[in-house]
Amino acid sequence: MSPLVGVIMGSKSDWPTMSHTAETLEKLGIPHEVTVVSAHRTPDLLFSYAEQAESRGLRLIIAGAGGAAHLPGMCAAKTHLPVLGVPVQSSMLSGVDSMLSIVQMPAGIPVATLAIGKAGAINAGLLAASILGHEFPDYHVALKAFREQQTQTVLDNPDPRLP
Ligand code: RP5
Repeated sequence: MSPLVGVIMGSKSDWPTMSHTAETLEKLGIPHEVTVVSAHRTPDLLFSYAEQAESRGLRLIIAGAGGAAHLPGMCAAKTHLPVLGVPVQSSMLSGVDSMLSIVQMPAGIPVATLAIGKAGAINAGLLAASILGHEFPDYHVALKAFREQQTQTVLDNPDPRLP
């Protein structure tokens, strides 16, 4: 099946974080593609990627970036698809810079912003499943199973001292 989710990131250095998004989508069986697209190093590529995303069959884009993280916002400005932004933890300001630059979109162009780092990357994949679940019931079922298993794991391990 052709990809439904485009996972993009500003740099190869974002992959240790964004790999968690890809892993989550894989677990849920959601076809996706992964591409490095930089808002400031490859702005023309970003524009063509965002402009063509919908006609290529993508249903949503997950964009991860760090520092002055304008990738998700610029991407959202060039497509009508939902854009989920993942703030990558930066070395200087620990990702607060990334988070603020992604979350504080002026009214008119929304970016659904997730938590900083690994948690946000995983949740972006889960949120994608939730959005796609309306059109593709299989992903709704997969998400439900994931949540049930997660709950069961907590219930089965009440004593935090045990391995
Ligand atoms: C952003 O700058 C990227 O998203 C990355 O998080 C950050 C640093 O990029 P590199 O200098 O490691 O390529 O564009």
